[in-house]
Amino acid sequence: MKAQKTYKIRCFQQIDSTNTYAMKNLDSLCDKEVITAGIQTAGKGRLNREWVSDGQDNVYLSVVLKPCDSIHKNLPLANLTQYMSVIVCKVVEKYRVSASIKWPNDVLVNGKKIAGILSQASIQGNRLKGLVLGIGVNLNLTREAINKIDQPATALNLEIGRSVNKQPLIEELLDSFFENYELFLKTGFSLIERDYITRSDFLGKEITVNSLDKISTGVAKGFTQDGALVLVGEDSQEKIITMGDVTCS
Ligand code: BT5
Repeated sequence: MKAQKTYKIRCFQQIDSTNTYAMKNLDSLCDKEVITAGIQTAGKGRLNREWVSDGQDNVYLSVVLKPCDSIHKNLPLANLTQYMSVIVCKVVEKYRVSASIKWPNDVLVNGKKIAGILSQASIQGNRLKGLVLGIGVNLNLTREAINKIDQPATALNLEIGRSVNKQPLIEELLDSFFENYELFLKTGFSLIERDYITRSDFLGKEITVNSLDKISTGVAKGFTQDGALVLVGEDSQEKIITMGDVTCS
């Protein structure tokens, strides 16, 4: 007998953005409710960038999380995107491709972006009302659609030479995510540290990190216990970076 799911799914054929919907309706949505869409007309990346959401058979979903009343203090919410990036890698790897992570949470195959994660929080006073974790994975895209993307990108069908069945992949993704979610809330980055590091191809390389108003260059040394990036600059000083976009020099 199949185990009962700990999450429930609300499906839309078309929506502007699953994250926008979840954030707007956060009050009425439950903890562990998932919004999925066949197509997004205004898919969002971080910092108001666009997430190209063409084509029916790709993953566009948002997970609503309300760990607010949890007894655990100091929840590792900022690391949930890193936890999800490891899950996405493992799911994609089942199709015999090797996936890597570009800090903090881009998933790449053959150096090209295949998935992105967007986390948004709603805070009222000092209370966290909820968190929306949005995941986009390119499963079935044409080369034409890929070429519209302004950085090297790919889709699973283009990597394995056949189309990919979306529903079982979504189920696998969500089952894996929720399998260790509670444990992750207790342990944080240490739970995924090894899986994360082995997939971080850029470690030991010269990189540039663009974080809002600052650009930092140096060699990527590793991660702190909290999943922040440790960069060693020309002056041999270690710099801890908590947010930004990485490019390899
Ligand atoms: C992300 O932002 O990578 C987060 C993407 C999250 C998308 C999901 S889909 C379901 C949910 N609902 C939403 O509206 N969003 C979430 P960021 O790191 O800022 O990367 C955005 C950049 O990735 C863009 O500026 C492009 O360069 C590139 N990009 C856009 N669409 C892409 C795609 N389909 N595949 C690969 N790269 C893409």
